[in-house]
Amino acid sequence: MTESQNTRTAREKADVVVLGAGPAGLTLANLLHARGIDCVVLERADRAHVETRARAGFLAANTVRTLDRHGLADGLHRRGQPHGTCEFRTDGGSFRLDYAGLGRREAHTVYPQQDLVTDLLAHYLAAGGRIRFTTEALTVHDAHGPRPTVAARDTGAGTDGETVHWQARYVAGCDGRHGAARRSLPPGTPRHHRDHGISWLGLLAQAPPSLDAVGYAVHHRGFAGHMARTPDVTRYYLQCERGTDPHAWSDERIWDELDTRMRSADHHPLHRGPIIQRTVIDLESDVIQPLRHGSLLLAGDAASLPAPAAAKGANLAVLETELLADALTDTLAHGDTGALDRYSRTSLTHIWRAQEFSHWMIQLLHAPPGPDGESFFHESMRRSRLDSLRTSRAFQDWFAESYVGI
Ligand code: RFL
Repeated sequence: MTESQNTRTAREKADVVVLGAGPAGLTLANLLHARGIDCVVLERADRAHVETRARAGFLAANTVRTLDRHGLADGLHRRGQPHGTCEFRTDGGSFRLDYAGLGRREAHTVYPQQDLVTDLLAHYLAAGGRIRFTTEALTVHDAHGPRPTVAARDTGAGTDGETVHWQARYVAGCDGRHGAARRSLPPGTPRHHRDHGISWLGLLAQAPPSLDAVGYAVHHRGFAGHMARTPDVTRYYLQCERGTDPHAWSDERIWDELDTRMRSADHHPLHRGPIIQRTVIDLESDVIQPLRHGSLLLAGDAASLPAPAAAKGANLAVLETELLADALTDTLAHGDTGALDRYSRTSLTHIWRAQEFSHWMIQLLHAPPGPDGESFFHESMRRSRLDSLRTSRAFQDWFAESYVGI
């Protein structure tokens, strides 16, 4: 049924309509609601889906401080694990960096994204916040006019696909890279995009971590990564051919390849267990610039997608949404639009810094394959970079600051 054929259309209102209930949307909604700003969250998926979607795990010290400031960090303090070491395994040997003792002396907290989302949601609902699950935003209308609206369709089981037109003063696009906010941008809005030409098999294993560090293996067969998530679940990455079918890899093949690239023979074998999630991730990065289009404001992955090589996406989402909550509060509660006018510029400074470091990490961990002169050149630069990281204290301090910083 088309929108016009549907007789059951309804109108609702909120000062801020937040699209998406990921880390960005839920952080923003919590902050706005706590300050008495009238807001609603529209989320395409159902509650069980958003509370179980496993993605990020490494939260920067600044992210934890931000969540703490707003009383949103109880769960991660109780169950999160401090983490401050990474280990590089290369054909020239292995070395460890205790990054929590370098640079600004900050550590990560490892806390699965689905647990963070569950906590943020519980906090928001307990405070009386409004959210509509199984409600897909279709488009944002009139973002540059006096009456911005969001057309949204209820997709829940047993509903008739009713379209609701939400009238808003501001719309926060926190609905990720394929959401309605990006689709509603004016034609010609610049999306600065880079395809790194590299793919990873992203894996979650029902197995305890195999080392007490983030493991980065640089191997002629390709990159492999190890990241703790919980005492029973570990994330691994394996560089793979673009277009790989993740289900073509048996669990045994995955573990054998991980053991080879992680050079387990020189250390100890990895703790094996069933692979419970496998997806192919094409390493791509993009930035929408500017982040404000009239009353439509982008945050989180909707604003910028950093390739996951440096664990920045969820951290940027929290940082940006605190800035956005402050700016919307100043505007709606005090009539002061200064911070909203600066929101895009301020956030983009952090976004580009994160993009730059993520790009640097990709170049540290991968080199184009092949025997030609260019491959040799890149491979030699990469070795040289790893060598600086192993030997230079100044280089290590810079790495630590960039790795945890946001
Ligand atoms: P999300 O988490 O994608 O949430 C968007 C929400 O919007 C909903 N949605 C819609 N709702 C209504 N209408 C529509 N039309 C909608 N379209 C979509 C979706 O259902 C969803 O609930 O975006 P958000 O909030 O901006 O958060 C971003 C983070 O999820 C992302 O940046 C991180 O997961 C990136 N990332 C990592 N970041 C870190 O800071 N540290 C890490 O350790 C880390 N590890 C990772 C990662 C991303 C990974 N993947 C997905 C490539 C590891 C992996 C494997």
